[in-house]
Amino acid sequence: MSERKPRVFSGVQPTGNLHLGNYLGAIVRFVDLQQDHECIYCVVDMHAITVWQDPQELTRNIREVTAAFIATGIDPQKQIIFNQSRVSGHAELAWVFNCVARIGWLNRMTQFKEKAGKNREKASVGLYDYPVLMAADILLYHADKVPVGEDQKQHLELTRDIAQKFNNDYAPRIRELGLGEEFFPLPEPVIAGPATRVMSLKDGTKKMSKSDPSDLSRINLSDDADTIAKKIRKARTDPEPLPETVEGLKDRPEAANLVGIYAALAGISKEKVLEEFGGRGFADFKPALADLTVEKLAPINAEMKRLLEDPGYIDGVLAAGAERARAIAEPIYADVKRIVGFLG
Ligand code: AQP
Repeated sequence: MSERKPRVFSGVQPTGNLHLGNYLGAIVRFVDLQQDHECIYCVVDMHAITVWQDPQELTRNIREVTAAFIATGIDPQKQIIFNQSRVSGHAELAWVFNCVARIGWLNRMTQFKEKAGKNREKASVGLYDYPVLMAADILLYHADKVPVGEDQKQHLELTRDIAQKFNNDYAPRIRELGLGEEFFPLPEPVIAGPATRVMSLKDGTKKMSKSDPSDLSRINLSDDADTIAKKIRKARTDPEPLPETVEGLKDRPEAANLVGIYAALAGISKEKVLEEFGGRGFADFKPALADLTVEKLAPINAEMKRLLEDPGYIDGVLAAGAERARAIAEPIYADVKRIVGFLG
C-alpha cells in the first residue's frame, strides 16, 4: 500500500465565461480538498477544442481559468495546476481507452446528446469521445477522488467502467508484472454541497452554462458588483413568497435554485436559509442574495484581474505544474504500455 495522501484530480474547460455553477459545483470543493489531499487541477484545453475555439481566445481562457484557480485559494506551490495539452499521457492513455470503452457505452452519454443536439452528424468526433479522454485524465494519475458538479456524474461512472474493464481484460498480465490486483483504482466522485447543479437565472429547469447565449442566465466570475446585482434582480422567480421548509421548494425550480445558491455561498443549509427568509418575498431575498454574492465573488474577481496582468507568472505556474504532473503520469503510462504489450 502506498503511503501517499489520497489523490484528487479534476478539470475545468477553458471555454470562457467561468460562472457561479463552475465555482460552487466544482472549484469550491477543489479548495476544500487541498487540506488533506494531494490535488491535481487541470485546465482541460484538449476538451475545450471538442467544440470550435478561437485560438487567441483559447489561450486567454487557459490563463483565466488558471487565475480563477489561484484566486479562489488553490495554492500552486502545494498543489499541481497545469494545462492538459502539456502532458502527452492524456492523449496517449485516451487512445488505449478508446480500445477498451465500447461504442454502446458512449452512445448512452447524455451530455453528448445535449451538446450535439439535432446536428449530431456534424458534431466533432472529439465531442463524442470526450468521456474517454476524461477517463484518461483521471486514471493517468491513479486519482482516488474527483470533485465535479452533478452533470459529470455519468462520465465518472464511465471512467469507473473503463478502469474496471481494463483491470479485468488485462488481469493475468497485471498480476504477471507484479502490478497488484487492480491496476487502476476506481475513482470516487465528490458531488457535495447545496449547489451541485446551479441552474440558469432565466430558466430554473436549465443548467447554468458557459455556452448559454444569454449572459443574464449566469453570473460570471468576471462580473462586477453592479452586473451581479442586476442579474440577480432580473432573475426569473415565481410570485409566491419563499416557503418555510425545503419541501416547499418542490416544483419551484427558480426559488430552489436561488435558495441553493445562497446556502452554498453562506456555507449553511437550505433549511437555515429558509429559517431566515421563509414567508418573505423575493423583493427581500434578492437584495440579500446579491449582497452575499458580491461579498464572496468581489475578492476573487479582483485577484483574478491582478493575476491576469502578469501572464508570465501564470504561464510559469502552468509550466511548473505540468512538470510535476508528468512526473506522476509517466511511470503510470509506462506501466500501461507494459501491460498492453507495447515495445519501448
Ligand atoms: N451549472 C452548474 N452547476 C454546478 N456545477 C457545474 N459545473 C458546470 N456547470 C455547473 C461543473 O463545473 C466543472 C467544470 O465544468 P466544465 O468547464 O468542464 O464544463 P461543463 O460541465 O460543460 O460546464 P458548462 O459551464 O455548462 O459549459 P458548457 O456551456 O460548455 O456546457 C465541472 O465539474 C462541472 O460539473
